[in-house]
Amino acid sequence: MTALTVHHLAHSRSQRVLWLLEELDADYRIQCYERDPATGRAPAALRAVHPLGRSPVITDGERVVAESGAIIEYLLDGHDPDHRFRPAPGTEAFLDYRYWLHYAEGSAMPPLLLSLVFDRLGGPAAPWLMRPLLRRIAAGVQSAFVGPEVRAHLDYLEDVLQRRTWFAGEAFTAADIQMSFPVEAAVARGLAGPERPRLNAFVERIRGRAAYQRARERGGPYDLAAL
Ligand SMILES: N[C@@H](CCC(=O)N[C@@H](CS)C(=O)NCC(=O)O)C(=O)O
Repeated sequence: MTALTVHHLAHSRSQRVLWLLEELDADYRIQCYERDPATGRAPAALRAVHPLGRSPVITDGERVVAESGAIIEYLLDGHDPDHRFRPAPGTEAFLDYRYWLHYAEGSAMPPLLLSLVFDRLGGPAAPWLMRPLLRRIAAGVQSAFVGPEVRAHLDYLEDVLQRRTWFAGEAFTAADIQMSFPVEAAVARGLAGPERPRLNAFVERIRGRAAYQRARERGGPYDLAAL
């Protein structure tokens, strides 16, 4: 019987954990959680697993591991002795791998999340009288700050992928799995169109991997445009 459980929220970052587990050919089970249809938030049940109630979170017996990057490292520690998905420490590729593992959540996601929040400001959740004002404020913040930030990151990523096949070099690593979420989210939300062919080609490449496809089948709905 497998002890490893992925607490998987629909349409979320935890899809990456399923994908890595499929790449590793590891044994695991999935506990699924649905988002609140009105707010998009995770259900309270996830807070019983970890106080922040976010996904991904995994349980391995009594142990609880949260935060995508930490989960990826934990799984590689236990399942990747031959460095198939994490370059050996001390190599240049390892430095790149570690950079992108942190960059995805530390630098790429904050502006993408802000863009989502300001896109929604003044939407149906707001009192209708306030909507025009809120929309004006949101448009101002988007054009003065969030939009340029998002574009700077996407330009940077496009440039990096012009010079290498995968984020840590010519070999696919778990850093590509970690980077898949910001890149797929940007493409799905129309922020990275045909003017960014390398980002779109990256998405095509990852979707061609058998393990990615198995993870999608097991994980269920994954529509990042709706978020
Ligand atoms: N930096 C964290 C972010 C976790 C996170 O915010 N996950 C989202 C799903 S993509 C979530 O659980 N959202 C539900 C909510 O905010 O209620 C990680 O990478 O694990």
